[in-house]
Amino acid sequence: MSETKYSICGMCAVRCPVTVQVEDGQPVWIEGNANDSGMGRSLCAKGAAAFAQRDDKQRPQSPLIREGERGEGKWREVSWEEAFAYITDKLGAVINEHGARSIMFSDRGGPFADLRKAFVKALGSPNYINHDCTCGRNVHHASKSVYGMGRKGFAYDYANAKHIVLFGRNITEALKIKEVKSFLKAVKNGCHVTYIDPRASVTAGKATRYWQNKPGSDYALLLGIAHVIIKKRYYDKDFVDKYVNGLKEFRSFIEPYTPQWTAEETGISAEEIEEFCRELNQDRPKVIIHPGWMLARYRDSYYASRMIHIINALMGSIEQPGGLFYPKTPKDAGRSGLKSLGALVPGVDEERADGCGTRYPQWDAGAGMLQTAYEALEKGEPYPLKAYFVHRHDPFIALPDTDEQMRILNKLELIVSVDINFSDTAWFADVILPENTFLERASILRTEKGLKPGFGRREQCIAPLNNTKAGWEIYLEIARRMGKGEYFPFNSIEDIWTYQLQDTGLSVSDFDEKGFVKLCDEAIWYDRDNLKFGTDSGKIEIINEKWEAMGVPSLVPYEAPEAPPEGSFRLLFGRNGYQAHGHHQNNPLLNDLLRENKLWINTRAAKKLGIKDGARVMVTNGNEQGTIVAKVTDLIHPEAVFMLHGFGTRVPAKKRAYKQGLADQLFMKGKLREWDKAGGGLNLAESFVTVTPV
Ligand SMILES: Nc1nc2c(c(=O)[nH]1)N[C@H]1C(S)=C(S)[C@@H](COP(=O)(O)OP(=O)(O)OC[C@H]3O[C@@H](n4cnc5c(=O)[nH]c(N)nc54)[C@H](O)[C@@H]3O)O[C@H]1N2
Ligand SMILES: Nc1nc2c(c(=O)[nH]1)N[C@H]1C(S)=C(S)[C@@H](COP(=O)(O)OP(=O)(O)OC[C@H]3O[C@@H](n4cnc5c(=O)[nH]c(N)nc54)[C@H](O)[C@@H]3O)O[C@H]1N2
Ligand code: SF4
Ligand SMILES: [Mo]
Repeated sequence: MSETKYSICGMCAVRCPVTVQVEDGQPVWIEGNANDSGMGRSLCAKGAAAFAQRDDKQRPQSPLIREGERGEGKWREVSWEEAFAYITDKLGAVINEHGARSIMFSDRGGPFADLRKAFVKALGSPNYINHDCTCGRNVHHASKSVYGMGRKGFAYDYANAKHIVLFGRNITEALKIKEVKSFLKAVKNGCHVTYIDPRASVTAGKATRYWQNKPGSDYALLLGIAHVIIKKRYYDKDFVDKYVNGLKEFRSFIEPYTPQWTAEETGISAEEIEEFCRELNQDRPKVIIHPGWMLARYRDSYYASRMIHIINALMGSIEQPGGLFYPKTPKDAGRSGLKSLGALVPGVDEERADGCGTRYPQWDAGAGMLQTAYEALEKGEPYPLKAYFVHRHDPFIALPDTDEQMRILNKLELIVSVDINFSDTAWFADVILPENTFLERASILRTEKGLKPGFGRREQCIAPLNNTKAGWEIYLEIARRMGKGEYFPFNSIEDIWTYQLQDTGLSVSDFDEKGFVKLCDEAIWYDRDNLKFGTDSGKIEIINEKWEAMGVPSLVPYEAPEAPPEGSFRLLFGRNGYQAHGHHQNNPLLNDLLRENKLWINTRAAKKLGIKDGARVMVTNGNEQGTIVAKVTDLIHPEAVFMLHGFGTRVPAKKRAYKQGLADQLFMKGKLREWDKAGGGLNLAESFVTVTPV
């Protein structure tokens, strides 16, 4: 029997809509869900490796309980019954002694997180945390302080843009399929693309202008750009008069940052900066300056990102075709949203251990901050943390300095990892609960915001191959056993879907035709004459008094990045199209495409050190050392070296990937305790290494 199933790809956090062809219970084909015109039938290499992931025998195939020391890799396969009993016994004891607030939960987050948040709330803990301290926190908080809306409060209409400006946003390799297709449409239509990165990624190859700036100098470049735009009146006066406050202070603040000054700081000539600003002036308002992701790993990234948000406002490109737009919600289409799974659960009236909203008043409590939760765990303040659930998250790879993390996590009485792989963190856990691969499970419904908002459904395509379970089954069962079943009156995923849909006027079968439901036919744009922003004033705030009152100045002078110590290089890192962080290095197909990472090093720097292209070199930071193959190239700035993230796993059970290449996070010594003071993102790109021939 042949069937077409609609799923949502789970091979990376982008979660594209996909179609899966199943014959006699076996998956035979996967492609983009062509019902979604932005997606078409496209799929990336990782998505195409989904079947290989399911078939991989080097994954945990049933629940495991640790036998030896933490991290030793001695496991006992157990039944789900035994695993659940083990976890609930320990949780019960921890709650008795320290209260439910001593439980923490870290999660990748994303559109299916509602159930997991409800689970943590039902247990009675405030400590739900997502991955964002190492991803977009600085950008998020910058956006909140300018617009009063988070980083996901904007989307980008690339296809219709006249100028796309990307500060290290490597859109073609660190990819989202719909976004990259929209970007390539713009490129085909002759859109200007300015790409700024100390390393020329594939995206640089698509650009009309590439600037190899000095690493960590983006804020200087942005100040210089703002200076020219203001001086030459290259901004949208009507938009600014109507919506932006603080322009007067801004004008005097940017006075010293002339193009000549900027050229000295960044390595980009004054003439080029001026030419670029002239071009922006012609192209506005169809201009998109991406507020950055990976530029957000420096100690001043909050301010760099803030400056991008301000320049976007100066361009008048907000809620503008070819510019930035608000992703519309069901409410914008005059409809109700999905009912939250936490709606039945009473609120938790406890301070968060990570201090978000209290010790760190400006940080969002919703997403939390893992590094300050570690701080709380280590000190036992404001209260002890004793049990830790890690769901679809691998902090040993995602956060710096794995050894330091191990030392801190060893204070816990229980660590449970819910993963589909032996992640580096799972290997250190007490219990591993293997989740079904996405093909083998259904998930709760998700909201799909956009110009045409709607809802999407991941249905189960095939039966699980191993003794694994879907996330919703795992958390419902633990909640039930902890006496919290009343909050989750569901026996099947259909029960959950029906509950979620109760206010929407839709039924579960409405998803059968396409895998998703749109709530309107035409794109929704707000009236540009009546925009209202989320700040207290309802305006775009160059000067945000609320943030200033929390100790975060709105505008700070530029401080140059630390120069690499003599003989050292700044360590940069990033992604490529075949991998998602550290989770597919052991996938049989993807491992075949790319087994190990290389160290990009500038040609002149390499020559000075006697390093030849393709030779092995030793990388060192303090007591951390390892060898890697050198890629000698002009495509990287002489002050920096670069490696792809996610390689060099320490887990021997992943036989294909074990110790292949180097793990960038191991070289970020001390960075678990260093973050952008305003935005909270960890300073991952502020590490230095030496490189020597071997
Ligand atoms: N040094 C350094 N650190 C970084 C980065 C970097 O480039 N360099 N990047 C940063 C960024 S931007 C981010 S977003 C974070 C990402 O860090 P993480 O959020 O930890 O990364 P992911 O790879 O998304 O997911 C982690 C885990 O999810 C598991 N997983 C995959 N599919 C499933 C599934 O279907 N179910 C379950 N239960 N688990 C699954 C994987 O096996 C993996 O162990 O890392 C950050 N940290
Ligand atoms: N294939 C694939 N796609 C992904 C992911 C994945 O793991 N795999 N992860 C997703 C996630 S979680 C995220 S956060 C995004 C990340 O999306 P991006 O941030 O676009 O991705 P990266 O590859 O991390 O890009 C980092 C780039 O920043 C550059 N850079 C370093 N220092 C500086 C600097 O000082 N200034 C400037 N301008 N650039 C600098 C690096 O050289 C690198 O090329 O990608 C998403 N998409
Ligand atoms: S970008 Fe690729 S791996 Fe990520 S969800 Fe889409 S198809 Fe899957
Ligand atoms: Mo990320």
